[in-house]
Amino acid sequence: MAAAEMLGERIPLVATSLENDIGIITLNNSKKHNALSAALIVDLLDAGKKLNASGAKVVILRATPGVKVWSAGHDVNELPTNGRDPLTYDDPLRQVVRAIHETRMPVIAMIEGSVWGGACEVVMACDIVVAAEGASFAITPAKLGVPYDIVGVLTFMQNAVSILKEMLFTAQPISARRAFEVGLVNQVVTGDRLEEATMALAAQIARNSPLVVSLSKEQLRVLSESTPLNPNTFERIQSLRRQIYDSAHYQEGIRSFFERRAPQFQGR
Ligand code: YXS
Repeated sequence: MAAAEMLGERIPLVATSLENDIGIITLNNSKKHNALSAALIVDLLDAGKKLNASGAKVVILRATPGVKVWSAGHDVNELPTNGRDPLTYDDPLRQVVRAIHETRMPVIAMIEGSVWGGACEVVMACDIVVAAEGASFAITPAKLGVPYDIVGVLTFMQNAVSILKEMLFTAQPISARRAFEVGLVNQVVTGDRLEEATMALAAQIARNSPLVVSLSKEQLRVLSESTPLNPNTFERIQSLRRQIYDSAHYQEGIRSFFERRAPQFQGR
């Protein structure tokens, strides 16, 4: 055991550096795939505060070089299974997304390896994302039976508008490949694979919790239609979420993770 740990001082789960006004925060808990535990988030927020105070002009958020997993998302051990809302204002994930949005410095996410669940939201909350070839992103509530919260869905939505501006402003056609590159089209396949790829995507969705999939669809519809979120809309979404985190789907999602098996979501 390292000396610092023996002395009871916990080794920070992130490394911080500042050079030429550029701050770098490195996620440094790869044995747990940089899962966004409360402890890691405390260290991350602390690093951001220090860089802010030291006058950094821009911050890069990265993982240790060569990781296979940039971050495995919310620490599943810390998701409540006692009927409490798993994602609330004070949740560490909420705190770090707010800090990224509210800090004065631009935050650049530097991505290699795979990014999962709440870590995708952290990356999408950043101002700019630079990803290595072969990096991947997975938004996973439906697999874990987690009713994602309104603020989290809005973080994802706020990332799609730039391409729409380009298309509306230029009125020019864009190819399927370009549409794919800018996130307007999800997949581009060769014509002979079109049916197979479409069916495979449909089958993957069908394997997930229909409760969560329909919640996500409804959240995106309601939130994209409503600019100011009126209290009635807010309460309606919250009641839909409560039904899910009180449901067997949520319990099954968490249990299947720890039992290292595919979830079996029963009922609609
Ligand atoms: O068995 P040990 O103790 O070594 O621990 C294992 C994993 O349990 C642990 N670990 C995690 N612990 C807590 N929370 C996590 N999210 C998490 N992910 C992994 O790390 C140790 C090594 O993991 P292992 O053996 O699975 O590594 P691998 O290389 O075989 O697979 C790497 C992954 C990332 C593909 C695999 O670990 C994985 O699928 N992790 C879960 C990714 C995921 O679904 N994340 C979403 C978390 S929930 C969340 O973010 C939101 C609430 S939501 O779901 O709503 O978006």
